[in-house]
Order: sequence, then C-alpha cells, then structure tokens
Amino acid sequence: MRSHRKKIWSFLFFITVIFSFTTAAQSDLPSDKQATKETIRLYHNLKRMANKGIMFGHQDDLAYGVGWKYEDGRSDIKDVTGDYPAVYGWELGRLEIDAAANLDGVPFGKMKQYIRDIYNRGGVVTISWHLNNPLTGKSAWDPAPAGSVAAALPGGEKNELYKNWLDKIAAFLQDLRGKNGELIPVIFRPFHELNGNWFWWGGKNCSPEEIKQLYRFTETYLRDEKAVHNLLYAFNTDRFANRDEYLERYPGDAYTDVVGFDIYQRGTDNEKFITEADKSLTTLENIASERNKIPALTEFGYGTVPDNTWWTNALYKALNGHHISYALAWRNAGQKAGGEMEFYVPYKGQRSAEDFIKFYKEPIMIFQKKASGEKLYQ
Ligand code: BMA
Repeated sequence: MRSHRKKIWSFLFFITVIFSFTTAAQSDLPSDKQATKETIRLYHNLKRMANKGIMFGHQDDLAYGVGWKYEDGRSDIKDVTGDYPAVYGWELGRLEIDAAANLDGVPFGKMKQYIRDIYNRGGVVTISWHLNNPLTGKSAWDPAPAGSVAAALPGGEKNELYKNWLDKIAAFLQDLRGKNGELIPVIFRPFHELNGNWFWWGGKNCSPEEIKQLYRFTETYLRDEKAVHNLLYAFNTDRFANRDEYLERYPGDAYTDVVGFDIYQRGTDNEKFITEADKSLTTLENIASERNKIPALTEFGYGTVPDNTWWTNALYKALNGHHISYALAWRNAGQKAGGEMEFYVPYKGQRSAEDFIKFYKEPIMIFQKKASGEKLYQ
C-alpha cells in the first residue's frame, strides 16, 4: 500500500515537473509573439546553445574571401578548417535605394541563395543594415546634420521615406524561404554600435530617447504593418565602459531578443583586449540573464590577424568561461579598392591559420558540423 502511494506521488510529481517545463517554454516567446515556429525554435535553441558552447560566425563568409569572390561552396573558414562557420552575417546596406548589390558589392540575389543554403544545412543567419542617412541621402557614416533620427521618426520629414525603405527590407526578408515554403529565421541587427559617434543613429548625433524610439518604430512597423514574423531582434553597442553606458540606448525588453556588443583589438596588446572583452562579456551575461535575453558577441576582430597565435592566446582566453550564444568575426574583404587589406579570419597559408585550427578544435567552439547536429530549427 505504502509503496503504491509513493508511486502515485512520484508519478504526480513527474507530471507536474514536465508540465511546468512545457508551460515555461511556451510562455518564453521572442519579442515577436507571432514569430513563426522555426523562429521560436531558433530562439530557444540559441538560449540552449549559450550553455553548450560558442557558435563561431563570419560576415559574408560564402560570398568572398582573401583573393577570391563568388566561388560556389568556398569559404576561407572552410579552406582552413574543412568546416563552415555556424553563424553567417549578411548586410543589407543600399537595398533601401534599390541597388542590385550591397555596399560591399554582394548582389542581393546571390545573398538570398547563400541564406537558403545556410538554412538548409542548419546554420544561423544574422543580418546588419548600414542604411544610408535618410536626411542627407549620404552613407550610414554621415552623421551631419544631427537630426537625422528625428527626421526618420513618425512626424519627421523623412518618415515616409524611411517607411518606404522598411518596405524593401520587409520584402527581402519575406522572400527568404526554406524548401517547404517556411520563412527562414534571421537575427536582425539594425542600428548597431549605437553608442559610437560614427553612424547617423549613434552617440551624440541623436538623443538616447530618439534612437530608442527609432528602434521600436522599426520593429513595430516590420512586425505589425508588414507582418514580418521571421525575425529575432539583436540590440548591440560598440565597446562600452559599464552597464549604464550599455543600457543607455536599450529599447526595452519587449523589443529585444539578443543582446550583444562589438569589439576589435587595436594594437598588439593582447592582454588589454582579453581584459576588456572578458569584463564586457561578464557585464553582458549579467544583463542577459536578468532580462532573459540571448547574449552574443555580435562583431569582433583583430584586423589582418598579425599575431600567429592570436586565436588561442587572446580570443580563446577572452571567450573561455563565458556563456554566449555566438561570436561573429567581421568580413574577409581582402585587398580593397584603395589598396588596403581587410580580413579578420585566416585564409589558407595566413600566419594564424595553424593556430585557428587549434582554436577550431576546442570543445567549446561550435562550427557548422556541430551546429547542424543540434537541429536549431526543430
Ligand atoms: C566596415 C568595413 C567596410 C564595410 C563596412 C560595412 O567595418 O568592413 O569595408 O563597408 O564595414 O560592411
């Protein structure tokens, strides 16, 4: 009798535990409550992955690398490691002005195909947008005159133009579909590095309240007016001194899924980079856990990686022990029009390539093969 009762109690306990887990997962939704089921799954899986390891990402990985452009299946990361990254960054700058290619020359048609390929093999897509200044018509790096953010807001003289730009972004995002017609989830990262002064939406070029409003307006318009439901929203600053600076322009928990920051090593002082990245990651993780958000290093790099062992001696030391979902290295532009070299991950034969292979083999680092095994959309 006793043991029978005990069994009943443990059974009831078991059912309650399962039930509360399922309801917790069901009520934990991304900022878009009508997000597609694949987007919701990605949201939960990004959280899960943050406790498992760090997915490695690379901007424009499939489009070009150092010394090559548009070769099917090629990637500098794959040339070096035999594996693709797990996360792939893309950029929509100039889509708003109907250009056929983005500001770095990537044709939007090709970009869509790369994104489908990535989704089909279980990778993650994140998209940034260096949109032109709607007030001056010049580039994202044209902060003058201050007032561009106010102009883009409802009631501002460029709000209609800005909505027209968002219509084009919406059309692009809604054209990203998997084999069964389902929308491909995207981590959308607008208005990045918004605490710096170099973009028209950043720093002293607008008030914190104005950029918060523009972030919220952008999300509300895409979601509610254009019915775009395949996005997770990433909020991200540049390097920051402390928690207050990080949160000064934060649009709010209801508008954010991923929280991140960008950091680049400048100069040869690895220790300085490790200390700053480590401290900022800790602040980020605290913010993310208090607010139930997904922490990520949304951009990083050491331009032309001039240090043979930077990956294991600097980056790995900064990342190890942290629980972030992914870290995205910036683009391997190669030799640019002005002659300058720009790349952030090694290509075959580059001086840090061997060390990158060691870094790749670290159990916490996740590239495409491991990520595919995680079934991030199921
Ligand atoms: C910068 C550089 C530029 C590029 C821009 C937008 O960091 O890589 O060459 O145009 O990002 O992708």
